[in-house]
Formats: sequence, structure tokens, C-alpha cells
Amino acid sequence: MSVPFTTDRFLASLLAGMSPTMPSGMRERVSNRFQQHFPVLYQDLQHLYAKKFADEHAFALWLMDLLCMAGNSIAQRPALLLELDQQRSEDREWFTKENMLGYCCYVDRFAGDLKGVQQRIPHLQELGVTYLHLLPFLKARAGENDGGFAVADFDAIEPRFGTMQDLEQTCDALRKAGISLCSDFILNHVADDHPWAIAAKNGDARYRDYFYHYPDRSEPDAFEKHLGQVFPQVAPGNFSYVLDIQAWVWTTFYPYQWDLNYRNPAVFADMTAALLRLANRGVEAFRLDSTAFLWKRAGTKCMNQPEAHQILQALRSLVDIAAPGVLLKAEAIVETSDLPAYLGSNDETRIIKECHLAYHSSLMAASWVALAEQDTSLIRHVVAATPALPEQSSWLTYVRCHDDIGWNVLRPEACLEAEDVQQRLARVSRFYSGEDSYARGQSFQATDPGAVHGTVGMASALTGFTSAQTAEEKYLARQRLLLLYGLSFCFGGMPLIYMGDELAQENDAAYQHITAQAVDSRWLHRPAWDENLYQQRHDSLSHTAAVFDALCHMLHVRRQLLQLAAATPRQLLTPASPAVLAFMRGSTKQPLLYLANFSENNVSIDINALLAGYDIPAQAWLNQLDRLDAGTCVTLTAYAQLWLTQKNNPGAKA
Ligand code: OTU
Repeated sequence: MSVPFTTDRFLASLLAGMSPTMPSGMRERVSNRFQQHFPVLYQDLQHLYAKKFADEHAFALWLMDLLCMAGNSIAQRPALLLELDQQRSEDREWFTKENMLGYCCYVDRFAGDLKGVQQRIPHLQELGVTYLHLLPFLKARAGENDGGFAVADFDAIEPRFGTMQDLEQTCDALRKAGISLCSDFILNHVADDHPWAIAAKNGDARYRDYFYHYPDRSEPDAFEKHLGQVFPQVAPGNFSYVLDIQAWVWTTFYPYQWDLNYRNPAVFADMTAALLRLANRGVEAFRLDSTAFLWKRAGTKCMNQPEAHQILQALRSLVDIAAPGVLLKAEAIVETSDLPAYLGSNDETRIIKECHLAYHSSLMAASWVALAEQDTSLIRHVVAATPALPEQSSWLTYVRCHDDIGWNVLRPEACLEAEDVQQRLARVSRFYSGEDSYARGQSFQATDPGAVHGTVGMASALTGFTSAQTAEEKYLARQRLLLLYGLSFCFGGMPLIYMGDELAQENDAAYQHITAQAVDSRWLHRPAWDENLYQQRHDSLSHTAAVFDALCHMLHVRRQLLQLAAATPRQLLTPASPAVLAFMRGSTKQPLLYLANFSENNVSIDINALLAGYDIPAQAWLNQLDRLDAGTCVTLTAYAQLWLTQKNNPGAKA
């Protein structure tokens, strides 16, 4: 297919969008970025949208408009952010280093509003946070809004949280403290009271086309045969009947969250523009919500479709042209084998750039399975199935987040040991709901105890703090919590602390009495900041302090260990005891050995035997966590972990 316009004509559109007063150095920089990213952008968009236009000429005009918008966005970009773009273009690995640490919270629950968030910067600094993910803070739907995941306006802040100016100031204040602000960007759907949805309801044909709507059940029923359910109890099905337009609208999540129709090029263009506008406010990273669902194809689960990846790649190209300092993070809660694609790839023939970061949701869920089963076979499969990262990308590793722990993504691994998958996962789910266990979580969206969906609850409730009576039980609960966080610190990625976990904050059942929250038990693990616990964080007699200090210490050690940068290779090892997860980070010349005992029993490991086959000189090891000699034979007590480096060759910063 011949290109009806020369590349120069497209570049001219981009530059025309920029102000003519833009210094020539800037124009040159932008031109270079364009030359680098346009070929991929063109290819993706042509594949997605060319056929939507009468001819190639019309498609080219649309693309020129899109580039003009991007140029305009560069023109609007504050000088400080242009500078940041430049710095980060020169240090593209900046977000993959061993010092990176994320923190995730709701604005109101953490600090009331955006101004309050600024007041809490010292807390973030004490932990060493470099990346703050504030859960949705854009103007949300009136009434129920899924914790802000139903956006009514991409250009306004939820009034309770403050104003756009507050957001800009918060971004600035955080940046000065070395913290990048990450905002959710909910690109799969908008609220049913977003102006596009309202226009659609009012019969505006242009905006009806922003959504998927069907006059009767025939197509929805055909689709449903292959679709999953995210909220099977409270929002069953994937379509909702909307009276105003007398049609079934595609609503993967709640009925008030209308899926956007990315087959329509205008949706892609409008959403890209909205993201770039927020980037110009100072947002440095975007958590792209529900990325797996962006493209629907009959006869499939409508997840992970090739076009969903093309959309993300096109968005990445535009970000790389118009705001290259900005990070994209994929939230795709999908099976392990489907995860890597969200980071692009580095194969010999073609470098594909997609998101900079992606949640490693399988690793997270599998770590909870290992803890419940006191056996690491399942998580070993997950680690083994995790390929090396493409360059300049990183996993987002975590223990808990604002959502449930979904078990079903682990089905492919769970069936590898000859056993009934359903029963195995259901057992884990029941374990965390407290059946014969120390855990005090609940099953999510499954009244049938034989069915498996997800588990809700704060990490501290799931690891046994809530049920612990004795000092010994509290100790074990702490060991479990630190075990899971330790894995997220060592695996290779940017770890994320979920607000409250650093203080071992517990479940909050108050949501049951709040109308807009009562149906959704994920609120159980969305407590408000506990100032009392915070005040106890250094009080050596409190359990909070024991957790807080230990976490801070581990994070301090982590920052010194070059082997823990995301890009450093990881080698899964196979200790004889199934209770122990072991891997090596870094090179054989300067290895870091991670050993974690997921059981309550002592386990001894002969390190030389474990490393047989690796060209590593037999010498003594040092546990970086307590700076004690570990020798070559170690015993891991209940839920203990060791971060070992070679005594004479630690690889730690001076
Ligand atoms: C995301 O989550 C968000 O994280 C949820 O908080 C939202 O409710 C949802 O999107 C809709 O915006 O499957 O990949 O607990 O794991 O809803 C997207 C269920 C998702 C979540 C699921 C999830």
C-alpha cells in the first residue's frame, strides 16, 4: 500500500501544531523523535483505522490532524516538563533502577485531598518512595462510581479532592521530593454521565459511535458465549440495556461504565489528546486501566486482542513524540503468558515498544498461593514463565492493591500439578476467607464456596495479624507480610507498597453501611489512613513499628544492591524443598541469591549444591539483611528470607 503523502508532510503537520516561536533546537528534537517513532505509529494506525476512511487520502488527513494535536500539546508543555523529557531521553532506564519504589493510595483515604497529599510527602520520603500512584482523582460519575473508575470528565478534578491547580502543585511538590506522580487513565470506558455518553443518549450519532450498542440481544448473546465476568454477582453480564437509546450497551464492568469503541478513530484521537493534556499538567506516569479489554472480536474472550496491543503501541509512539518523559503502565490482569506482550518485545527482527511498566499480577497472586499451600511449585511455574524484560521496561511488583486477588489468572499453572484446578484454587480462596487458617479475608463475588473468583482483605488480615493472639502468632504474621514484600523487592521490577501495609493496617468493614460501597467488598481493604498507627511507627513496643522498621530497612538494603535493578538477569533455582523459592539475580561474577521459605517449618539449604552447575566460586555468603555471615549451608526458619551476596564480592554500593 503506497503512502499517499510523504513522511515530510506528516512531520510538517506535527511542527505546524507547535508554536512558530518554538526555539529551533526544540523543533529539531521533535523532528528527531518523529523520525524515530513515526514509522511504527503509521503502521499501527493504518492497520487499525485506514479502512474506516473513504480512501487513503482521508486517512492521511486524519493522521495529520492527530499529529497537529500532538504538536500543539508540545507547544503547551511547560518548560520544566520539556526539560524533564530531555533528561529522561538521556537516561531511559531511569525508572528501572534499584532505588525505584512505588506507593499506591486513594487521595481521600490517604490525605483527604490533593493538598493533604502534599502534607504527607515526608512519610513517602521516609519509605524512599519515588513514584506515587494516586487512585482515580478525576471528576467521577455522580453517585456510585467504582472508586472513581467511572470518569465523567478527563479535564476536571473530583471536586472533593481539589482543583486542576492543586493537581499541578501536587505534581510539582512531589517532583521536588524526587517522586513521580502516576495517575490512572481509564481508557477502556467512561461513566454514563460523561458528556460523550450523554450526547449518545441524546441521539447524537457522532457520539453513539463512541460506544458499542446493539438494538437487540442477538449480538450480545453471541458475544456472551465467550466472555468472562469481572463482577459476576453485582454486575453480571457484559451488556446493559439503556432505555434512552433503547439498546444494549457494552459494559464490561458496572452498567454505568460504558466501554469505548476503539474501532472508531475519533475515540483513539480524543483519548490520546486527553492523556497528553494531563501529562502537561505534570502527571509523569499513567496507569492504563483494563488494557486487556480494548478490542472486541466475536468468538473470543475479547481480551488481549492484537489490536489492543496496537492501540497501546500507537499511544506509546505518540507519547514518545509529544511527552517522552512520561511512563505508561499497563494494568492487565491476565494469564502469565499474556502479560509480557504489554511491555513490547526486543526480538531480533523488530523492537516493539508498548508500555514501560506492567503489573505482574500472576506473580502477586501466586505468592499468595505459595503462602497458603506452604509450597512454591505454582509460583516457580510463574517465575519460569516470566521472560527477560525488553530493554527499558520493568515489571510492577506488588503484594496487594485496591482490587481483589483474582485466582483465575493462575489456572494454567494451577493445573500443572496433577490435581483438580477448580478445587485447588477454591481451597486457596477458602483459606484466605479464614477457613481453618490464620487469614481474615473474604471471598470476592462468589457466594458459592466451591466457585473461585477472588479474595479481598488487607495484607495484614491475610497474613494473620488480625487473628494473632500471642506474640508468636504476631511474629509469624509479620514474617509472612515481610516475606511477600521481600519477594516484590527482589524479583526485578518496581515494587509498590499499598497504603496501610507499611503500618500493618487492617480491614475496614465500614463500607457495609455506605450505600455506594456496600455491594462491593473490595472496600474491605480500602481503609482510611490510621494516624494512630502512623504515630506508633517507631514505637519499639508496637507491631506496627516492627513491620514499618523492617520494611524501611529492607528498602534501604535494596537501594544498595545493584543486582536488584529491574533489568538485571534472574535465574530461577530449584531447591529440593518445595517450600523454598530461590533465584539468583545478577551475573555469576557478582550474584545475589534470594531464598525464601514459604512454610512454617525450618528448611536447610546447601548453597553449593543449589548452585551446582553455575560457574560460581564456592565461598562464604553474607546475608545483606542482617549483615551476618551465612556460610554455605543455611537454615531458613518459618517464613524467613535471605538476600545473600558473596562475602568478597557483594556488588553493593560503597
Ligand atoms: C480495574 O480492574 C480497576 O483496577 C478496578 O478497580 C476497576 O473496578 C476496573 O478496572 C474497572 O475500571 O480486570 O484489568 O477486582 O481486578 O476489575 C481490569 C477486579 C480489571 C479487578 C478488575 C480490573
